[in-house]
Amino acid sequence: MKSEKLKSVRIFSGIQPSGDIHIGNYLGAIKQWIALQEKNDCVFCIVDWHAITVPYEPKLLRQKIKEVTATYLAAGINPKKSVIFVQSHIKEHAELTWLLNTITPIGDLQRMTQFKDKSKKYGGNISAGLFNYPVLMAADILLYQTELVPVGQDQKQHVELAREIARRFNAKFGDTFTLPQAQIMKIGAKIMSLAEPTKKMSKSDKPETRIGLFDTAEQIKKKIGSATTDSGKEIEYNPEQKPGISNLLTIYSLFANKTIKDLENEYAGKNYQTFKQNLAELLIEKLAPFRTKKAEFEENPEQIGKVLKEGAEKARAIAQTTMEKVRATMGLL
Ligand code: AQP
Repeated sequence: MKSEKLKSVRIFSGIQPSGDIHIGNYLGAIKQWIALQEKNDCVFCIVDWHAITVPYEPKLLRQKIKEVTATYLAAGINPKKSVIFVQSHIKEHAELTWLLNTITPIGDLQRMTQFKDKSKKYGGNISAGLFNYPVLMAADILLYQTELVPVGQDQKQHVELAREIARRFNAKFGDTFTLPQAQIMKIGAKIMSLAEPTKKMSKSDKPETRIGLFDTAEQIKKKIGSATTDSGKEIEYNPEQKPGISNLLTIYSLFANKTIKDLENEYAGKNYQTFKQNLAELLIEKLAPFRTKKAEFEENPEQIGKVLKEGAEKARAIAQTTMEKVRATMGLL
């Protein structure tokens, strides 16, 4: 029997308040956070400065920040166990970003897949902020002396760059930052779009391409019913040839806590329609508690304000300690 207590490590992760949180964000990131907060020193951020690197609606941003906070709480992030705060409340994120910019080669930023994808998506409207996004993300992570960053597959490259920036900084100025590492789920790290299963599910894509964590039963039935499936009728996992049904099998497996193999056996000889109906029922059942809890938090906005204020105080204390070290080592007065 294993009885040794695992060492507690510093964990940092965040989500942009750029749209409605979907099951991809949940399965790739939030679900890991809930498990990790039991034994570790967790810091979870609402990364609002990241969300303004692409065109956005200022009137909606505040609302979205509160919604993401309510989502964290409704999903099970416990403010007694984890620090929850808004990025822009801690000005040290901006200060460290500037300093890290001075040691980050432009070529490294030009290679970032997300920058290339988003540049294409937003056409002529590319800001220096979008280009520098990975440096801000490195500052977010390094400010808290983070060891592990639980994220989805799409953020792996950014975490690797943060590690490289930390390594370069330490080599140039002396040992200052912990070297962070991405923690990525073996299954569920890249949930795909329901409409185009070769693309990842995304907050900023059309609503029918994703299942929101707070979607109603009607919305779930409609979206799963019209999710793209593949030619043939076998319910089998084959992401290359059958990306649509493979994505639905992944989602089913993670919410039902069954292996994909078990599901393939269970649905052998059954059709897509039955599978989709059962998946929709499963999602309706599993997501219902999130909806109820989120409504409770939204009825109590003072609680959200209190969580964010207390979270900011705890985050600031860690960030200030790191910045004192950084300023001294870089030779600033
Ligand atoms: N499809 C996905 N499958 C698994 N994990 C995912 N994540 C995002 N999409 C998937 C993970 O969720 C966390 C928060 O993401 P983010 O807010 O930093 O933004 P993102 O990665 O750019 O995700 P979106 O939903 O596609 O947002 P928009 O449309 O605003 O760009 C991260 O850990 C991410 O890996």
